[in-house]
Amino acid sequence: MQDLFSETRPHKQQIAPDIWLLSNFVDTKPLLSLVDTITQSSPFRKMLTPNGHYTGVAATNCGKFGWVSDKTGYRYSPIDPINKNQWPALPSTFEQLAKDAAKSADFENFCPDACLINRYLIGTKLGSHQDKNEVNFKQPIVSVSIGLPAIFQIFGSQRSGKAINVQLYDGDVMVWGNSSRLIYHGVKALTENSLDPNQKQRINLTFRKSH
Ligand SMILES: O=C(O)CCC(=O)C(=O)O
Repeated sequence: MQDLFSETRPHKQQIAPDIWLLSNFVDTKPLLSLVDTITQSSPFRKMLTPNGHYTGVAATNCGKFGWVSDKTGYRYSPIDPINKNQWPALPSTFEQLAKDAAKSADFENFCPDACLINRYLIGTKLGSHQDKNEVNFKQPIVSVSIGLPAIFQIFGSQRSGKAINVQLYDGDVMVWGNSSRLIYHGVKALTENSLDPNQKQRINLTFRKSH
């Protein structure tokens, strides 16, 4: 559920060079049921990071490659390290959504081979980072918000400092690439929505071309 104010937002908004917000771009109900199916074979998990801590965000993947982390580092793998199988296939609905969103933000011919699925519970945040485990940076990143609202932070070329804060609601899609492909970005700690206290999580789908 969005608040009334969010209904007045423009459908397409340029946040910074090569960074676009597509508001209320997609009905998320069908996406959630696809996420449920995916997590039956590749469940959400917190991943060990090279510094010995676990990620705060729980994640899984679908598509040809999945983003993984362990004590040796971050990388893309065709295999889910939990069940040793290939990741679930990228649903055609996901692929079409990612392509449509990229095109709406003027990035033609996006062909994602990886979809990272993040789950944030209340209090979970994602620290500032760059997406740089992909082989080339020519293709954009498409990031879909489902569930509770969140504040997406864009730091630009520095890891920290003054951020552009973008409020994201259910059904919003962020797209960035080209000159902004390697921006530092993060997500502030998720808070409860007083208008909809039954909602307890936010899911994010991040589509990338990893290889
Ligand atoms: O949850 C989000 O909106 C962003 C996720 C993200 O930045 C990432 O997975 O690299």
